[in-house]
Amino acid sequence: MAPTTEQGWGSTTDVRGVVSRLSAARRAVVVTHGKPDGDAVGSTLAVARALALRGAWAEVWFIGPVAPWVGELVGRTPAKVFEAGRPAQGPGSTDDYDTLVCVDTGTWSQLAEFKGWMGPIAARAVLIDHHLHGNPDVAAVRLVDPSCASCTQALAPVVCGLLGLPGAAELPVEVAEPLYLGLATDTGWFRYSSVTPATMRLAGDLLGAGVDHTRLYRVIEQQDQPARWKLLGRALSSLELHHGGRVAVQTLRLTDFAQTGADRNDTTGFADMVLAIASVQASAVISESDQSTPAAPLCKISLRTKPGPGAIDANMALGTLGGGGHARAAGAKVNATIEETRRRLLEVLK
Ligand SMILES: [Mn+2]
Repeated sequence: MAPTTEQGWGSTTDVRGVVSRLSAARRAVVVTHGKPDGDAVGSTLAVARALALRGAWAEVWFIGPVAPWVGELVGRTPAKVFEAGRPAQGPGSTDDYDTLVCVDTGTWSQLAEFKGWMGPIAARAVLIDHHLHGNPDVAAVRLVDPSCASCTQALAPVVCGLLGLPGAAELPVEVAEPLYLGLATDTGWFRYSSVTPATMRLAGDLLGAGVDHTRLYRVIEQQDQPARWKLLGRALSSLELHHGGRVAVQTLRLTDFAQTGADRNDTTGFADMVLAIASVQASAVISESDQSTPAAPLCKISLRTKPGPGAIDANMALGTLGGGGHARAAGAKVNATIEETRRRLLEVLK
């Protein structure tokens, strides 16, 4: 079930209002959600670099862990990474900084490490986001546009305004590149239903500004280690189709991880790939957890489902097994062997 919209979430101002507020910044800290994705990294970098081009000092603050590609994209932009799960110290007094910008989230649960210092200064914080839900007490000045496929799409007119440029095609490439990064990654490289004519026009403008999109694709998407593909081989060898081909199940045992040298994160995307089979409506990967023992077996289920008529709600299905997530992607942990976990999963997907 989707969370209910918090009372008061949404924009409190427009692009012009945000531009005028950020034009006054001399020293800014730019934050985003923990474990930042391409849009979070792109959004923070675009704001920080636009402010720096105006002569302000701007630093990006991430809550880790950060993906291996982040360093290459951050380059020389001042950035800090804070440990997840541990309250972080704020940027100090208002002499040290005068502006806080929060991008690509307005949800406290995604900003927990920063809440201690962000909460008290929310009245002068500026937020730019594209999510349908959020906590209005994160920032008093908000520009929220859920029609945007990425936060960077919502930010594009803001950075153009800050730099006094008529359109995104005129942006300096160091600002255009992170905007494109967010747009491309949040749309699955322009495949998702969130893509609109405006998304593609902006992408075209950013390419016109000089973005090297093949470099971005290589840096973000072509960084796997061979172990991941050896693990994928094991997963695909285990593939079974059930319920008349509607449900696909792959299974991975502790020995598969040990023998290929792969780790838990290497299974990302395995369930998605199998949705390519025409008959498959739901695709699951069941893996023995590294905490699994013969006495106390523990398995993790990752489930992905196709949209459209007759779509299976992954969140509802795994909710029955004590897990949850979203309609198209959910997870669960089950205290059982692989065989028993598969039996229970197939039961709920009948
Ligand atoms: Mn986003």
